[in-house]
Amino acid sequence: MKGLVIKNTGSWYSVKTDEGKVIESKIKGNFRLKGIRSTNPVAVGDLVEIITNQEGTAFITKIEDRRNYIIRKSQNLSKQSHIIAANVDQAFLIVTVNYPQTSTTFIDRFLASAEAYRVPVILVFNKMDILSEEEKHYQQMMLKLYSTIGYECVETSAVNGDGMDVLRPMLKGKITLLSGNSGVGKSTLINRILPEANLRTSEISDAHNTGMHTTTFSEMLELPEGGYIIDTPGIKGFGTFDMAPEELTSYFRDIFHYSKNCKFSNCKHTHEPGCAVLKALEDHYIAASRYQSYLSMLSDQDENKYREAF
Ligand SMILES: Nc1nc2c(ncn2[C@@H]2O[C@H](COP(=O)(O)OP(=O)(O)O)[C@@H](O)[C@H]2O)c(=O)[nH]1
Ligand SMILES: [Mg+2]
Ligand SMILES: [Zn+2]
Repeated sequence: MKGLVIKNTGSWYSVKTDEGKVIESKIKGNFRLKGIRSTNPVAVGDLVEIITNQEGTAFITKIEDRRNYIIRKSQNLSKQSHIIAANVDQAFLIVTVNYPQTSTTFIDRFLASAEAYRVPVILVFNKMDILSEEEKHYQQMMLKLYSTIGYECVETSAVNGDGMDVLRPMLKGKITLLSGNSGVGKSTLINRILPEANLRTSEISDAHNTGMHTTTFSEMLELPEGGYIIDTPGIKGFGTFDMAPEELTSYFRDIFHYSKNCKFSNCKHTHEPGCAVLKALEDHYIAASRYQSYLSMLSDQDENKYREAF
């Protein structure tokens, strides 16, 4: 039988079969991910094959290849990773221009990592209800910037419900990762989308936020109309990825666009003669904030620090 892993508590996995039944399952055998030492070989979002036994539980015997996955590196010395979720269809990056302010570097890093895994990101500008005139103006500039680059942007208020009519239909039938800095309103948004999930959400978030718990618990929240939401506090992006500078360029859509006209094909866009990116930056076709984010990721690579960050 085939199914979708929707919950993971320790060594037990809840698998929702194609017929819609949820069967508690354990892993049979040894699954290893290439290049990653993971504390959990199977994650929510995994498509698996199971064989049921007489007790009404099942063994997971096979994992289908993942389209993508999100990983969290362990803080301790074991260097083990924890796969938080697999096969994400899209991500909602919840941002706030204030209370707290989400930095453009944070946004751009997340977007670049999602590009690497071809995960569409929708930028959700939350807390529109408490913005001052000046902050509203700033938010408009952000919306202009990111929608011009090609990212869908939605303005919301999780408190009064504004924008939910736009968000809600986007969730249908998809596995959506909800991400964003602490305090931007992820839990509040989830509670608005899924009032039944109320308790659950705060439990999960609290367990993660304390940093005390070993993250052996993850769950996808099922929507009545089909689809799942994954709440993942503290996720900075998709990973892990090692890449060449040319690759990094391709994860910044706006920079990539102009880089095609650079004189040198291996241009890093820092100082090279005939660099079309530097020219576009000077002419304000590329936003300074985007270029700064690019530089910051480029310097991570130089220090080979990038892997650590994810
Ligand atoms: N004014 C306003 N406050 C919000 C909004 N969304 C969340 N909050 C508040 O922001 C705080 C943090 O929200 P929470 O959902 O816990 O953020 P999380 O850390 O991303 O899960 C709480 O006090 C919420 O009530 C919003 O749209 N408008
Ligand atoms: Mg939360
Ligand atoms: Zn260049």
